Amino acid sequence: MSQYSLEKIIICFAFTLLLMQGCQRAYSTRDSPQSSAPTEHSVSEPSSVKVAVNNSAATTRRDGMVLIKGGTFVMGTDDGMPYEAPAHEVAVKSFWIDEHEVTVEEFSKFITATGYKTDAEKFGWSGVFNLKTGEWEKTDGANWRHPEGPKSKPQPDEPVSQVSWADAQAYAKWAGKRLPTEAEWEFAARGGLAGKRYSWGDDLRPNGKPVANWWQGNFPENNTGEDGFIGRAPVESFPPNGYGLFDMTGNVWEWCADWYADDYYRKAVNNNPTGPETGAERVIKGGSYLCAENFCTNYRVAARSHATPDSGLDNLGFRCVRDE
Ligand SMILES: [Ca+2]
Ligand SMILES: [Ca+2]
Repeated sequence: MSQYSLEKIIICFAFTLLLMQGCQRAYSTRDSPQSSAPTEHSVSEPSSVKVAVNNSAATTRRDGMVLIKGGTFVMGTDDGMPYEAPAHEVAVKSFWIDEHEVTVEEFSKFITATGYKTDAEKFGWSGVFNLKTGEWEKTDGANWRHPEGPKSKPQPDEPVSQVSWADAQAYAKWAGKRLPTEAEWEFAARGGLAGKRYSWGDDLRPNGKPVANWWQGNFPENNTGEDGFIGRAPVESFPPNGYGLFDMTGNVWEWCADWYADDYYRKAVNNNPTGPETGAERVIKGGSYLCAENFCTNYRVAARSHATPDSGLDNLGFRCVRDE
């Protein structure tokens, strides 16, 4: 094993531990009757924060992208994890964003046109969540063509996964686009709603039904598949948010351009924030099909997590944006 590979193993499993620790904190506090952890239907933004959401939902579409008109919104929450606070007002410029996560079919066109080799293909392995054991596993031969290992094959209309941050950047550059900033991503995900817990409102199951691909049942031992999907779902399987964007909640996590820092929101960068200048990990947003009510609830719109840039996982993908 080369030193490079060994470093990747250490880095990837460090990420996994961090991600699971983040989930475990939420799980532990939720388990306690004295918990002050957030509960469903209990979220409200502080009244002292002036909300000036652009409610003129974007209707301009072109080439699979939606124009999000610039505006001001309240980013983060005071009722979630400490690193999601404080809720703070942020302004973003207008931008175009992909209607859905980049699919396997779209990514394959990039590979065919460029001959690009992804990080997971170079390493020869990637991270796969074993639904039977409930654990992350280093899996030889796992990559975007075979997200769960050599015998697996994704559908063309599924979101591409097992792509590193560099892979996502390379695709975006080829497509004449870029990765969204964390602020752009959250502004778009909120879909014109102010201070809501999810991209559609405050009820996890509006009208009693899941409206996104997340994990129903007790994680990790039981996935009931109530939403119709145990793993990744074809993009656009669920209704879009108020801006016409699909799967901003769940399905696969999505890479953002920003470096990650726990305390970044406390620095109160309010005008088109682009994240810390340096860091070790990049922001990921939106949660995935592995996010469960009893564990991490990272399908909340203010939720944020992070991964080392070379991470490849079978629940991590991306979408792109473009300047207006
Ligand atoms: Ca599901
Ligand atoms: Ca997503």
